[in-house]
Amino acid sequence: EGIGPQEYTGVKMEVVEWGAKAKPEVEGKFDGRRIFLVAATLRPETMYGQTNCFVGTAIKYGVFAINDKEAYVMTLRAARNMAYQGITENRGEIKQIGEIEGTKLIGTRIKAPFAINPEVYVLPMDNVLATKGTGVVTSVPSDSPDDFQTLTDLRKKPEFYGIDPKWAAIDPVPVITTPTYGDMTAPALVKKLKIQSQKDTKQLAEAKEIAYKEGFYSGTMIVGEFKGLSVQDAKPKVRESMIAAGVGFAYAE
Ligand code: A2H
Repeated sequence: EGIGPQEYTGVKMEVVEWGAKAKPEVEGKFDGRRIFLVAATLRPETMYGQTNCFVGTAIKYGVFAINDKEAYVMTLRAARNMAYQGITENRGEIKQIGEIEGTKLIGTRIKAPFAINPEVYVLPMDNVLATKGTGVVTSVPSDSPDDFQTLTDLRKKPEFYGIDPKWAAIDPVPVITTPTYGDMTAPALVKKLKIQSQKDTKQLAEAKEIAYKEGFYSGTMIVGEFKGLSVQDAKPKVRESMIAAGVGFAYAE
């Protein structure tokens, strides 16, 4: 992370069906607005490979009205930033219409824009920071070592994590090929660095760094509208395409 602002892409993941724990807290409360979990990503070009979404179990999320038709589920911190950036209808104004704990979002089914698997589930991740992005992470286990290792942990111990195994059933999807690691960069690095669990944060940070550089400088898209292009060229194009489709927006912090 450098000194300048991070240019994120906000990814709008519409709620299709609330999980059993969320239902009683949310149903009928938002004036018929469409509700989206909003993730912040630095790698919009990987969105074809979303297999699930992660929230933090210790994080409290708000539901924020963006306008009369839509509301976003994210941290208050992100809502404030978005209000200042003019992402909400009235610049500078925050309209909170609900609140929900991360644990209660688990098992909610959402749309995954641009993904080969059009609908995915919300799952728990230990290392989601409340102080970064929106507190919602879209999961791309083919290209993010953190996402791959967390998904692996959840599959090993579904009872421990309190999830239904079917929520973690979608396999990683190849999106980008790199000369050194093939079309499953994150799983290859997790293996190479002998990472055992999401608690191996030091090795995961190293894997993340390598995966990011390898993908950005040497990766080629193998799926989607920009198949055949380098990742460097495809990244802004996928972002623009998501914005044009109304499923993404520019967000900086
Ligand atoms: B990235 P940076 Cl495929 N807590 O998106 C923890 N991680 C968070 C987060 C939070 N509150 N908010 C966002 N993130 C993740 C895709 C991806 C990402 C891939 C590969 C690498 C990668 C799919 N997950 O990030 O600290 C999000 O995951 C590695 C750079 O601001 C976001 O982009 O650099 C990235 O971390 C932002 O991390």
